[in-house]
Amino acid sequence: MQNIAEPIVSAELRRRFVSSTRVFVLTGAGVSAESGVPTFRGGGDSEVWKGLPFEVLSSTEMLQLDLAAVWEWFDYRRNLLGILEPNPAHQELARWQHLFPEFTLVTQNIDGLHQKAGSQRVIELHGNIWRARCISCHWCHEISVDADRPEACLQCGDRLRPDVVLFGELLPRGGLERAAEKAAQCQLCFVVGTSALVYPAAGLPEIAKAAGAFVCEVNPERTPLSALCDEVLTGKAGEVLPLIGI
Ligand code: BJW
Repeated sequence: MQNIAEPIVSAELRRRFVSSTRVFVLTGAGVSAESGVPTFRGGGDSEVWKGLPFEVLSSTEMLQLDLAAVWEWFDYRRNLLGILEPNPAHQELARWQHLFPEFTLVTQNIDGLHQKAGSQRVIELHGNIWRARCISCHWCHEISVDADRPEACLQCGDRLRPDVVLFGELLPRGGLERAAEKAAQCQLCFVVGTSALVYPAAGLPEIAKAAGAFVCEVNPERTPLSALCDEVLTGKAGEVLPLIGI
């Protein structure tokens, strides 16, 4: 087992944490790792999704070739997620929304755990696994933990697909634009638990940095964004985030 010493939060970060009024946070799969949600690419001794090739299953090509296989993949994951709970990282970020006049939480995660921890107005860049969307009329249907998902669209009868963003698809209208605007305006930006490999999400901290924000990464591993960060806190989100806040 890897033994990571507790990171030291700099006086500069503490000063900025108490004085900033506009704070922006981008999260990825690593923020849910301590809840037991597998990550996509590993790191920080997290589990990964069953060794399945997610680039293939979560792709537009697979959606056209074999919608049933795509549903099988998402049904399997929903079954696992249904029993999982938010961890101290989700809880700490839910607390932070009350500390700043402007707080923006943007997630790449589709698991809904930020909302389950109490975070409001979360910008979900890659959709939500608890929704199905009609392939024709785009009508959305909530999928409940304890009921079967609908087989067909209740509006027009056509096929449903998971309401998530697959590789090669555009992100939901408005969300990315709002996130980019908030990134450009923030004074303090946190990048938590993401490998920062997938765009356009990984570009948001770059926007914040270019606009003059102090950028802090929280991750057990280094990422392509580490070099541009003003502070890198090496460790697990659930252990590190509670050390930062007042
Ligand atoms: C911990 C931890 C602990 C572990 N605490 N941390 C520019 C350049 C090159 C390519 C592109 C580009 N712009 C767009 C593209 C194409 C593509 C892309 O980015 N490809 C790259 C892989 C190269 N992007 C897209 O296709 C996007 N669409 C788009 O841009 O449309 C326009 C367009 C299309 C085509 C060409 C050009 C433009 C859509 C992206 C959709 C991503 N979808 C997925 C699947 C969602 C559905 C599903 O769940 O199956 O979203 S992919 C997958 O990766 C998922 C995640 O949200 C996303 C990011 O992963 P994340 O969150 O970073 O997780 P991991 O596993 O990678 O990392 C975990 C991290 O946690 C690690 O760092 C660990 O160390 C850390 N960790 N324990 C804190 N306890």
